[in-house]
Amino acid sequence: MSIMSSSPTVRNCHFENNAGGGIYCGDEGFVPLIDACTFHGNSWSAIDCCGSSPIITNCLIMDNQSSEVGGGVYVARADATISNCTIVNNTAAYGAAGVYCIDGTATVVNCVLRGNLPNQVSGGGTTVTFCNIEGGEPGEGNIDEDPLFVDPDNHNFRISPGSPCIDAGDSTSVPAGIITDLDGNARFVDDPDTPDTGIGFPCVDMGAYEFQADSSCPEDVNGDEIVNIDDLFQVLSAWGACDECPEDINEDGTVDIDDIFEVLANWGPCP
Ligand SMILES: [Ca+2]
Ligand SMILES: [Ca+2]
Ligand SMILES: [Ca+2]
Ligand SMILES: [Ca+2]
Repeated sequence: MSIMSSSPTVRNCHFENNAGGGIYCGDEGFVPLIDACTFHGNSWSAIDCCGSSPIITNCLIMDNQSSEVGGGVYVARADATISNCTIVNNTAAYGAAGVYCIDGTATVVNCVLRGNLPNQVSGGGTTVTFCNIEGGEPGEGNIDEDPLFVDPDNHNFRISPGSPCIDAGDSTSVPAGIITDLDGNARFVDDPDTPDTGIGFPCVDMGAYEFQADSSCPEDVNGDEIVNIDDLFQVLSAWGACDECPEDINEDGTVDIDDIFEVLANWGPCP
């Protein structure tokens, strides 16, 4: 797809195995919105921004390859915003396999960048914040931890319970008007079991997929869909003050007798 002298919205599209790249954005002064798209197995670059300055959000960019630089996103003479994208396993012969930037700016925020070879990002003008980036990167909110993808071998890059990406993004950096993720689920979701390490409330997650906390049965502390003696013991073992721990069922900051009563009052299989 080639976007010239225009600012369209490209949403819910899938770009796969294109020899000349997925999307080319040309001409200065335009701001295309690329939202909730997947890019898989394209060569050249998944998204090539040459001049125009797209907002790329909620995209899964995986297994693309470049014979030069920027297998995932290539930015030249442009100011690209890349938010809440999962950019994984891209390759580039000369580096910057995830995001490459020259003579412009690439603002990378709330993204997961991992497994890109030989490296994740490079180029002047690239700023990375609130990202889970392999090898680490200077910048506020960045982490380098296993994101606990659900099943990466089968291209399932959703995140599992306990993922460090949960509630670790910057909610104020989500582009205006974006309220859903790549799956079409709500983007602004708090997981009560995860302390908020990002900015804002509810705190967005890193990556293209927002973890959808199951709040229908909070008394099931260990998540096995039944409220029983195991949950009771787990509450007892976490007795005392806590910050957003699952055992604090009534979310008052303390694990105490009130939480025990919550467990007892909801004994049995979850609804
Ligand atoms: Ca969240
Ligand atoms: Ca939380
Ligand atoms: Ca249970
Ligand atoms: Ca409590």
